[in-house]
Formats: sequence, structure tokens, C-alpha cells
Amino acid sequence: MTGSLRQRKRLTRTALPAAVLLVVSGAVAVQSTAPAAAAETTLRAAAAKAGLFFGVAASPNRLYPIVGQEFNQLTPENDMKPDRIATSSGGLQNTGGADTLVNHAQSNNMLVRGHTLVWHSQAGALQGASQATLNTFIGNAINRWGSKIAYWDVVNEALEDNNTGRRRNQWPHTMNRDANGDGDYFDAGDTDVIRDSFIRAKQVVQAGGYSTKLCINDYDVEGLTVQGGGPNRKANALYDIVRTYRQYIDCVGFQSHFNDNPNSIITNDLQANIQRFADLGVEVHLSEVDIDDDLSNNDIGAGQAENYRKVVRACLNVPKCTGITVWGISDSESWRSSERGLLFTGGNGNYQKKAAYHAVLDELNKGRTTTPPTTTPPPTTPPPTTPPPTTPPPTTPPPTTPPPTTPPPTTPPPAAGCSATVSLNSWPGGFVATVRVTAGTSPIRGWTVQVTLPAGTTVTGTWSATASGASGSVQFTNVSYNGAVNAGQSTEFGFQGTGTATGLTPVCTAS
Ligand code: 9MR
Repeated sequence: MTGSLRQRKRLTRTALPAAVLLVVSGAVAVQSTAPAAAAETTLRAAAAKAGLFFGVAASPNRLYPIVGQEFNQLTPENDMKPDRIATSSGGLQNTGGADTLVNHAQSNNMLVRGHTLVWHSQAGALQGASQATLNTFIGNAINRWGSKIAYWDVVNEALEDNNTGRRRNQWPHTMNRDANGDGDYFDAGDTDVIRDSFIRAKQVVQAGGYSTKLCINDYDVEGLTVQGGGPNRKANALYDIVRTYRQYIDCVGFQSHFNDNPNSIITNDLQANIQRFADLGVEVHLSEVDIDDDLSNNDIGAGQAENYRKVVRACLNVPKCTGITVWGISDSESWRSSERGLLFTGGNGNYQKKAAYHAVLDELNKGRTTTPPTTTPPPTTPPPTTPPPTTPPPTTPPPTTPPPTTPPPTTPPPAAGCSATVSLNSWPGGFVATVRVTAGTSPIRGWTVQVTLPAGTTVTGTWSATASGASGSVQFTNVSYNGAVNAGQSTEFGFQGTGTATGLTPVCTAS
């Protein structure tokens, strides 16, 4: 751990991109998964070994030793919001609290997530500002801290509540214009505050040569589905935004305030949703985690500690889920203290670990992949099983060329078959399909699953596979990390769509 942090510090000083820092952590993770490795005893150490950060929302008056001991990333809870630091013309003021937090992070080898530049709430003197003024503020704020900020939340909470999938009907989104009336703001003639703010932020980062990555952050976007199994339209809308503006957006924050709101629940498809964003090539962060300890009837777990474990595991299982941040240290000091949603009790620097803390630490210590126990010993020397990579993949998209196949020496090898089964989660007008691909008696290096969709059915999103089209006969081909499947083993991908998908007969072809 110490080695990786020393390395991290050196790299930070030379302002290498955050992605490189994470790869460094990931490389340590590979070594640490050796059986002899001892469990780490702090969240930050365990997370660093697994190749992700574990952070906390912080305020200048609560920079107790625990902040640097347990966490290696810091998000100013309120001190970088426009109502603290922006003037009405987009200048900066009162940056003292933010500076204190950035300095504290630097001296404790913590990454900083800047929070936040464009937001309808806590806008202060910027409330009602034009895009030009927002752009001025974006430039001033990014330039003030440069690469000391690893991630900036450029746009926060742009989407409406109650699962409508629409942009908020509030400033700054009231500046949006849908020129051709096609229902989105993605066209060249449209006005889109999200697009314009990201374009500006990207220009500033590039002009300054900063390593800062630019994120979009929102809540109730965590699951593919919401309570009752219907589609999470807010998540889908965020997905469309990230896909459309991918060239400017580097990272996505799922705030992860899990509570009893029907759209704020923990669903079984959290990991699949993280994965589909990751498949766009962006980093995913669980950026403001707190989990109500009294989820009544909406959660998928028995208790808070188990729910924390599931959430952490969902992130760990997706290599591009590169960080988790809890929204405060202790329950009593949380913005939602009545929900007791954090990892510690106590206050004022004197904190006690909860069961949830121990669950998170334990899960982090397991690392990126948990291999299911093998019941029968392998006969001879089987090819290695193929868990997802433990280091985050490079920022370039996965290669489009299939993995190389080795020509058979003289006689052809046994047929490398595979089979596929589909499980469906349907509702009127839509569905999520999870497809399990299982290798036959020989290992396979790649696979393609063909399905014929009924007329009128359209695929709107795919994760852990690449789709050849959206309707009719569609072929889903493995992505870089899940093509190789050992004999008898399985991997999964999924897609969602509109229409119905009952009675699909998937045909699996292996390579
Ligand atoms: O935790 C923050 C709290 O102290 C503030 O009073 C509140 C004001 O809106 O904002 C809280 O932080 C929010 C974050 O900035 C964005 N996502 C939701 C968080 C909780 O409201």
C-alpha cells in the first residue's frame, strides 16, 4: 500500500493523468491477490489494492485524522459549489474553504473530485446566468486548481425527478432549445447546456494541459430498472447524454443515495448498469454513497451492511468503476442523519466503525473478482479461467478485431461450441434481457449470439457485448474482456429494448 501511495504521490506531482494513477493501483492489485497477501485494515488501502479510490465528502471544519487515514479521495461537500465560490459575472470568491480541502487532500495523497460547476441548486450569484457567464465560471474554477482536481463534476443533477427521463425544467436547462422539435437537444441546431458546458470545460482542460477528467453526476440513475421492474428512464436518459457527448465526458457519477424513494432503491441490475456506461469507455464512480439503514420494502438485501457489500461488489466487478465516495463520515454528521446511512457513528473526530464499515472493508479486500469455489479438481492443466481484468482497461475503446486464433497444427481441434439462454425482465412496452453464454466441452476464445427480434422490437442499449444492429436479426459479439470462456463456464451480457422479447431463441457461435 505504502509503495503504491508513494508512487501515486510522485505521479501526482508530475501531473500524469488520473487513469495512469489507477493503472498503478491496479498493478499493485495483481500482486496483492496472491494467497499470502494480508487483508488491509483501512478502506483506502484495501481500495488501492483493488485499483479504485475510496473517498469521502468533506468540509474544512471536519478534517479530522480519520479523513486521511481511511480515505484516499475527497469531495468538498459544499465548498466548491457556485453559491460558495462564484460571483455573478463568473469570477471566483471565497475560495478559502475549497483551498483548505485541496491542500488537505494533497498532503494526504488523496484525489479530489471538484463538486460542482453547473447545477440548478446552490447556484448562488450564478442563478439565472447565461451560458457565456457559466463558461467564464467554468474556466476560472478549472484553472484555479488545474490538475490538483482529478475529476470535476461539470454538470450535476440535470435530469428531472420521478423517472420521467426528461431534463429539468429549471434554470440552467431552461436555456435549452430543441430546434427541430425531435424531442432531444442533441442536434447541431439545438441549444444544450450540458453539451456547451462540457465543450467549454474540455477546452479549458486541454488548453491548460491538465489531467483533470470531466464528469456528469446524478441520482436515481443507479439501476437499469426501478421499483417494480420498469425501466429506469432517468438512467437511460443519462446514458444517451454520455453516449452522444462521449468526446467531452470522461466519467459518470452515480450518486447512490439509496433510500425508500421508489427510484432510489438498490436493484439487482446495478452492476449491469455500471457496465453499460463502462462499455461507452467512461469511468464510473459511485460518487455520493449513503444507504438508509431502514430500507423498508424496496431493497434487495437484509440489512445495511449487506446492502453496502452488494453495492461495493457491483463496482468492484466492473473494472472501469474506478471509485466509491461516501457522502460523509458519520451518521450524526450526515445531511441525512435520520437515515443513519454511513459507515461510522460518533462525531467531532471521535468515530466508531459500524457493521457496514466492516462489510465494505471485507468486500474491498476481496479485490476485483471473486472466483466461485471449484467443486471438482481440474483433470490435467486446464486453461486459466477468465475473470474480467483486475486493472482498469485503457481509455481507448476495446479493439474491434477479434482475438487471434491459433491455427490447428495438423488435425483440427474439437469443435468449440457454446450455448446461450435468455432471461427476461419485461413490462408493458419494454424489457431487459440477460443472456448467459456457456462454453461447451472446450474453451472458447470469442462468441457471437444471434437473436431474431419480433417486428416492432428495438434494442436501445447493450452491455458487455457489441450489437450488430437494433432490430430484426441482431448479432451480439463479446467485448474484449469476456470473449474467452473456459470449458463449461459462463459469462453474461445484456440488452434492453422497447417492444417485447418473449420467446427468443438465441443461437451461440463460438470462435
Ligand atoms: O451534503 C450537502 C448538504 O450539506 C447541503 O446542505 C445540500 C444542499 O443542497 O447539498 C448536499 O449535497 C448534495 C450534493 O451536493 C449533490 N447531491 C445530493 C447531495 C445531498 O443533497
